Amino acid sequence: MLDFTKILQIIQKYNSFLITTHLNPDADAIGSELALHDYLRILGKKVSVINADATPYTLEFLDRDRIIETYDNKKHREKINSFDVLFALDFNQLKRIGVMENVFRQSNALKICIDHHEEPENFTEYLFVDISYASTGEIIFDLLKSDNSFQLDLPIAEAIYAAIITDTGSFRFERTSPKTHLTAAELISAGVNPKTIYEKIYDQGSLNRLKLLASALKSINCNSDQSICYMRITLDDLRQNNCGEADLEGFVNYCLSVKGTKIGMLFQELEDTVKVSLRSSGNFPVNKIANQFNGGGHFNAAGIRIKGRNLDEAIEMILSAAQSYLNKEEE
Ligand SMILES: [Mn+2]
Repeated sequence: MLDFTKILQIIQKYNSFLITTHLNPDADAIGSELALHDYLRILGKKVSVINADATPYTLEFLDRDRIIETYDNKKHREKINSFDVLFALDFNQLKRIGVMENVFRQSNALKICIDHHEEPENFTEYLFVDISYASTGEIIFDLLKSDNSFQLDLPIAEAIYAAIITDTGSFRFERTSPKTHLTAAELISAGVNPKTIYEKIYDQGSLNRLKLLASALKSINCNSDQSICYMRITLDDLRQNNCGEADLEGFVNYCLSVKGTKIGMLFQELEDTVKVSLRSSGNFPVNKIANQFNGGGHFNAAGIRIKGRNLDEAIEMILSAAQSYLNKEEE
């Protein structure tokens, strides 16, 4: 059980706050940041939101007042040292904030991590991590609700609703709970239109993105019993379709739509790295495979970055690790 009173006390005590989140931010990251930002502003605090990566265009609608800044060493290095409190949302290992890692680590400000991922790095004494939550957005919602004077408004409700639908795969992933639905009900009562939010996030994609999905689907391959299903995206695929990394969001889930598939993977070629997204359905912990390769994540969703191997080598390496996990499970 998270001690929300403790976080509220800290918020009350200090004046200036920085909020940040992980690379390649999704709606849980951006929604959680904006909800917390708005709440702190309502309390009259000074707040900045600075991320290492830019907000994906599909999520810009959430940032109505364009308050989210993208980290710039010249502009922000000193500034980050001037905040009283740094909030780390939706990640719990500092390597997840890329270029901001060192300046965040070296800051003397009070650091607070609010997150729902497993195996947190101990970079602060204030680690509010609860893996039973389906999204960080729901933790922020409970935090705000624990302040009796808090009144839910539409921008905050939309930000949290966006966080929830993304991290629950629209209410279908493992950790979707009765409470997730009750929270959603409250957000809808506050004026959120589920159809509008869904369309803004998922149905505003480019034609190029759909063509990229076609390449990914064409590349699908399985192991002999179809328990592992994987797709690949090369740098050429991205270039030819004029797409970026953010356009791949959600692709890997198609692997799990095959009957009998327990693990789905997307292998993405980057300049000098292969990025692997792993998903599982049911009780197979893909974060255990990720940990083996210095990656991380959740039980059913994890990621790995492999340096110094080409796409084929990376595929072979991760496939065989996944296969031996499945074999062990069957014994
Ligand atoms: Mn999340």
